[in-house]
Amino acid sequence: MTSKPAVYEFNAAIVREPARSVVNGLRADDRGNPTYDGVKAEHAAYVATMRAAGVEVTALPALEAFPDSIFVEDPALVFPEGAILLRPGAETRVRETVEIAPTLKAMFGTVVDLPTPGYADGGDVLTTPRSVMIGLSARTDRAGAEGLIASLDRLGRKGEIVQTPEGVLHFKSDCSLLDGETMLSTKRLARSGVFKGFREVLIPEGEEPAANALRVNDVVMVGADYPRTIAMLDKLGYQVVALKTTEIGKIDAGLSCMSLRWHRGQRL
Ligand code: CIR
Repeated sequence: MTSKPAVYEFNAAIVREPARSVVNGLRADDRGNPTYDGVKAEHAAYVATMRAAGVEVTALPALEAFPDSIFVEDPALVFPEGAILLRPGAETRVRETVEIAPTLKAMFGTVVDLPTPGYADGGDVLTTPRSVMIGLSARTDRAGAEGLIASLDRLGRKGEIVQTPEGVLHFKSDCSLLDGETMLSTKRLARSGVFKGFREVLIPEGEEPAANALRVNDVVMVGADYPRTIAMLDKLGYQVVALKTTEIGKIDAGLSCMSLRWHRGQRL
C-alpha cells in the first residue's frame, strides 16, 4: 500500500555551496558583513542535519557571480510532481534561475516556467496540506503570484495569494509548518487571520526570525539564537535541532532558504 507523503517528509534536496562573494549578500539593514568561514560552517551543519534526518542532498558548486545563490529556495519551487522555475524579485538574483534550471531539468520529468510578467521568490511560498500559499511582498508581485497560480495548476496544485507583513522580506521569514495542522508564526503575521483553521504556535516577542524554522521528517531545525522558541517547541514535544544562523542572519536568511526539498518516488 502507498500513501501520500506528509508536507514535511523529504528524501531529496538540493543545496548550493556558499561562494566567497556571499559576504556581499543582499540585506535590508546593514549589521556588518557575515564572514565566509562562518557562513560555510553554518551551511555545513545544515546539510549534515538534513542528511542525518534521512535526506539525500545534492550539493551544487558555488557561484561567485551570485552572492545570494546559496539561497536556492528562491529561484525555484519543487514538488514530487515537478519543478517550477521562478523569477526572483531582486535584480541581482534573477539569473540564479538560469543557473539552477539544468539541474532541475535533469532531476524532474516536468519543469514549468513562471509566465511573464511578474516576479516571485520561493521564500514567499509555503506549501501546506490545503494549498500553496503565496505571500505578496517586495519580491513577489501580484502578476508573479497570479502567474505562479497558473504554473501550480499545471502541476495539479492549488495556489492561494496572501499578504506578507509590511517590512518583512519573505512570507516564510515569518512562518513555517511544524506538522500538517500546526503553524509556527510571528504574532504580526498570525494577526492577519491567514492561518485560520491551523493550530497556531506563536513566536515569543523579540525572537521573530525564529519563525523561519524547518521541519524535515522527524526533526524541526530552529535558529540557535532563539532559546525561548527552542524551549517552547521542545515543551510541545517537537524534536528540535538548534542550528547556528548568526552569519546568514546578517544577510536576512534563515533555515528554509538554503535548500529545495521534496519527496522522490512513492512512499511505502
Ligand atoms: C536576499 O535578500 O535575497 C538574501 N540575502 C536572503 C534570501 C533569504 N531567502 C529566503 O528566506 N527564502
